[in-house]
Amino acid sequence: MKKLLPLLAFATVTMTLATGCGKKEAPDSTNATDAGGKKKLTLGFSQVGAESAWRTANSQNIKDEAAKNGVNLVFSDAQQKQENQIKALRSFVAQNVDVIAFSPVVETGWEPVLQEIKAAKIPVVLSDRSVDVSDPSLYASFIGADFVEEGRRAGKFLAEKTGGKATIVELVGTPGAAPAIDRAKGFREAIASHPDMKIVKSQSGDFTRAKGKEVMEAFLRAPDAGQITALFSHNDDMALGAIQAIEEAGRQPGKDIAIVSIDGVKGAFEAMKAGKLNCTVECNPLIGGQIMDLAQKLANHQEVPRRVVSQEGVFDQSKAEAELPSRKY
Ligand code: GYE
Repeated sequence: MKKLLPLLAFATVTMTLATGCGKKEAPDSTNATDAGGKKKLTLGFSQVGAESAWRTANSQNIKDEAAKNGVNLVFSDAQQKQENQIKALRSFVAQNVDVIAFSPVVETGWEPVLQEIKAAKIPVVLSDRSVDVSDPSLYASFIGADFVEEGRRAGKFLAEKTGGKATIVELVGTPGAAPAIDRAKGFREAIASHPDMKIVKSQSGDFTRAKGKEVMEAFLRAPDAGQITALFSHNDDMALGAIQAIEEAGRQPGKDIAIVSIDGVKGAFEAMKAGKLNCTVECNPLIGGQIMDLAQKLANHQEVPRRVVSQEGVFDQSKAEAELPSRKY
């Protein structure tokens, strides 16, 4: 049962030093102090948005952990738009925050703004999603899940569940986002050795419940929709939307169409308990405490691990009911 607990382990690849040495030329606009008059650490956090239950839990946890650790948090929601995130990051530089953390909506296009942050000598922590940059010195640490492995786990489950024979539709996350790219890759790897498992349709539902429903409705309207026997959804929210669409089309989710998704949010456990979802691969959003720890160390010019991988489990219907009461998100 130990694996049911979302354990977080430090998988240290390389140790790196904060890029923050000698910063503080600009006047400080972040003067929050604690009860003892000591200057608090200011962390600028740029969040992706509020697209899913996973994200809501992640944002809440970051806010709670900042408060608990006496960190002055400047939190900004980008509403799933990269341009909003870039603006937020620039404003953190202008405010001369001590550390910047962000969860990049997509993987590419960050080099210029990360160069500006580096020039301002502010250390950067990547939260949950990574970036694709050629210069490794543009960030100090990346904390988050192994999305390729999550995709593999989903594929492996579906292969077992269907006996290696399935006509699969795929609900993809936000185009260009690390979890969308990597989960698709891992899933394909896992089903590659099963010639009778075929992905026949693949489309983005942007990680939201509403879009997941809409895209699944379109899949089910196609003339060959009767052949669909399985759904792989890149997150639970899209799967929950798809479940509604499947029911409205007069088919039974979890029975006529086997469904596997990723995240492990409460709604997914409820759907598994009701027999409508077959499996969720866990992705842990509760990384706020570790982000605060990394930020404190970077602000103190201490070494931090370059990569921190969250450890996660896989839950099918047989485990759903027992696990549900202890789900934190
Ligand atoms: O799976 C999804 C969210 O980046 C891991 O983003 C995160 C993903 C998560 O919208 O629900």
